Amino acid sequence: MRNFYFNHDGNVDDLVSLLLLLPMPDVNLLGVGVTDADGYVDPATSASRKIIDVFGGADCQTTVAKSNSRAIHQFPKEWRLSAFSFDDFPILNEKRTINTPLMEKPAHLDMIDKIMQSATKVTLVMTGPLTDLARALAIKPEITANIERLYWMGGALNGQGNVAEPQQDGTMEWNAYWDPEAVQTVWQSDLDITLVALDSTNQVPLTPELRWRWASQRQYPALDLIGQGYSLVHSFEANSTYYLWDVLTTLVSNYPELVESKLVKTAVLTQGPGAGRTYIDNEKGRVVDFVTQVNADAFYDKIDELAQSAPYQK
Ligand code: AGV
Ligand code: CA
Repeated sequence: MRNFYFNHDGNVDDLVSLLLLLPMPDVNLLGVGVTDADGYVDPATSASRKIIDVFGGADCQTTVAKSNSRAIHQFPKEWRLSAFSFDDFPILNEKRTINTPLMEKPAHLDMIDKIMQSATKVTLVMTGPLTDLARALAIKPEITANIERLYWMGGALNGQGNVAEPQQDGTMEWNAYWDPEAVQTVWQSDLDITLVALDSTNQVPLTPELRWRWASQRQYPALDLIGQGYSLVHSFEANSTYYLWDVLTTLVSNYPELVESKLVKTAVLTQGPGAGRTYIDNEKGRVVDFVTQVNADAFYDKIDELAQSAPYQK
């Protein structure tokens, strides 16, 4: 068994990532933290607890902690709203009570507790901003000794970002832009990092074919939920294609054979119109394992396989 901790930020692919972590046979999910970024944190936290209730299996011990971290640059409200709809899906609301515990401590302190208490090194998967980890590192830098590796969805190394906001130059990815300083703090740590940036997630767009593929497997409750979830997002919203950003990151954390990667030296800008830009810096950069190529067919097959195998209890 490998111990995992998952910190996400409540958009559709974050919640689908949680759904797919639960049935991974060799993964023990210690806890989940939810950041108030690409989804309103209250419905995103509630939806996370319900997903664990319904798809976590009978003896799942996972808990959920809500973050109190705040944005430097907040996500557009239009994107953040999908968490309310996800939380209201009937498949997550057949019973009125929620059993998965909500931790009293904020997510960055819960992250410290779960990592320090783990008997084996923890794999950390983050599919939103890095703020909770940066705050955890500031309070307890020794957590890095008990972290196997960080898998992060964030950044872009080719100068093609996905932020279209005033006073920035379009070179940065949103999770990095939300809190550029946090990226720098994490980059200054001695953690091993696998970077799943836009360069690789661009290879897995959400297409009509994928929606059909999931629709044709509605008899599996987890695939029904995945299809419903992605029906909340469309590429004409803010003129921005939806990709399987976070799901790719989550699957890579346990199935590295789905991708090719290489070691590169990278840095981040924290100020000015490029704040949040990640870039290659062969002199002063810090090494990360950067995902370059995705075996897309194997990736889609793995999503199906995991979702088909997910336990389901009303
Ligand atoms: O930049 C990608 C990150 C991922 O963690 N998020 C979405 C994923 O959860 C931000 C984002 C970029 N474009 C978006 C985003 C869009 N069109 N809708 C919602 N979120
Ligand atoms: Ca996300």
